[in-house]
Amino acid sequence: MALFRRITPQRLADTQKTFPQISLILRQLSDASTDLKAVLAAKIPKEQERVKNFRKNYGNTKVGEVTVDMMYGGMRGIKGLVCETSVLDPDEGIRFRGLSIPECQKVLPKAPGGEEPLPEGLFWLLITGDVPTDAQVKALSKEWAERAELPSHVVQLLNNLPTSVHPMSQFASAVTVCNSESKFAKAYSNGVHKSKYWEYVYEDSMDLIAKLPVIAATIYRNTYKDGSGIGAIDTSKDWSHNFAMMLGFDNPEFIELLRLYLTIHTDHEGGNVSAHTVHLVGSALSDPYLSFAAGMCGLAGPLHGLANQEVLVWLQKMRQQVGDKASEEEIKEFIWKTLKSGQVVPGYGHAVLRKTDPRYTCQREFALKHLPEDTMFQLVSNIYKVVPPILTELGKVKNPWPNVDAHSGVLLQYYGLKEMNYYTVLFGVSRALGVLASLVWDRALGLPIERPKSMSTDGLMKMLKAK
Ligand code: AMX
Repeated sequence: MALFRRITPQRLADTQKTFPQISLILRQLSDASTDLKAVLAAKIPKEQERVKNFRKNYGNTKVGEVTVDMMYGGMRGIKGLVCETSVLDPDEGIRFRGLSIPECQKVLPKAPGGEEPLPEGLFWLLITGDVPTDAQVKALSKEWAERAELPSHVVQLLNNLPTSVHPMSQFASAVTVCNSESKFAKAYSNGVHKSKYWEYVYEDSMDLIAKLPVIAATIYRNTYKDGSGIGAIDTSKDWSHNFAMMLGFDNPEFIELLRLYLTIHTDHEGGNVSAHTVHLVGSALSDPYLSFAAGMCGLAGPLHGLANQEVLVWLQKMRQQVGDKASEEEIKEFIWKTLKSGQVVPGYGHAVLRKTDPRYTCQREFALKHLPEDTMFQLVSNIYKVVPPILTELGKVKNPWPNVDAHSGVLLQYYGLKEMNYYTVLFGVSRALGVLASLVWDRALGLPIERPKSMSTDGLMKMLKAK
């Protein structure tokens, strides 16, 4: 294995091309390797070949059609993107490289004594398609811990921002200026060959993922505490453990929650606002820092990631108006009041899902195990009974069931992370794992700049000879 580690990703890829017969041996080696870049380097040429052949044989085959309603309706249902890392089934929910959330909870490595999966394991699964071993996940934890240090100008920027700036704006700003460190941008300006793009995107992605908890914790400590107390990263601990400690939370149960939280928010296939934005901006060969920052500006919208903040604001309003021991009738009345005033019920509905989000269900199971008597959890449970029939009665809502954001805030509140404006930052830290794994594959597969065709209403009417 020591010998294998000295093989560079490029040398490995070249060898595989020249001697395809030793490909299997290399794959077995790479599967056992704890060097993620080498594992990827062994997989990429094969996948490039598979996609090339597929396109050669099926390139002109139709996969769907586009209606006028789809064009005006947020492109819902148009199959126009390829995303390798996860697929969202409307009834069953998300599958990460084919594995459901309960399956991931079962097979992904855990921290010693822990029960929840480590997000490092999910990242390995998303980017390679393989369930990692304990040793591979441990190596990834260590590598991220070693890459975590922030450039001083990023710390300076964060320390100088007024605390009135929303944490998501702070987050996107810090990630944007972190692109001074981009190895991809540097390699591009030095004229690197496009077959090597993925390697630099990989390096930037690993650096960025490693730094995100430090950026996020700095924002939290600056905005809500006295700005001190981030502490040093422990390279023997996992990503979530270090993140929790930097935030200032050492309760082992909270750390377990964070591991679950950072695992389930990673990826939701390619078309959601944050994933699609990262993919789109990355297609212009903007570096991973800029691409991810753009995605985070999308995640900060109330119909997307900010919904977890909105849910808490709405729940608190409900508690103020109807009290903690509200009857079902009083809850119903409050919900109708929300709807009649032209607002959405945050945390409910989805553009693709048509059943309860399994990300909601696993958080509910966590709550049933650890905080069954909590007042807020009980309120969330009661709302779960009351909201779906009301949204169904409304007649226009396609999915009356709760999504991930209906539950996450209540768990964070219970463990003392009460600053709801901050919640979307946690979502963003997790989302990095999915969208950056995808970005590496975008460049590995040589996907071009994204540029769909738009039309004017006049042009569309003329084309359809509409009156
Ligand atoms: N409360 C009230 N009305 C809702 C609703 C809700 N939770 N969900 C959908 N509707 C309404 C829509 O606003 C739309 O009304 P309109 O025709 O008057 O404009 C109508 O029902 C049809 O919408 P849809 O096809 O069911 O949903 P969509 O695909 O257009 O939008 C979503 C999906 C998530 C934006 C929407 O359900 C919503 O606004 N939910 C509340 C916000 C939320 O929880 N967002 C988080 C989603 C998960 C995530 O990205 N993190």
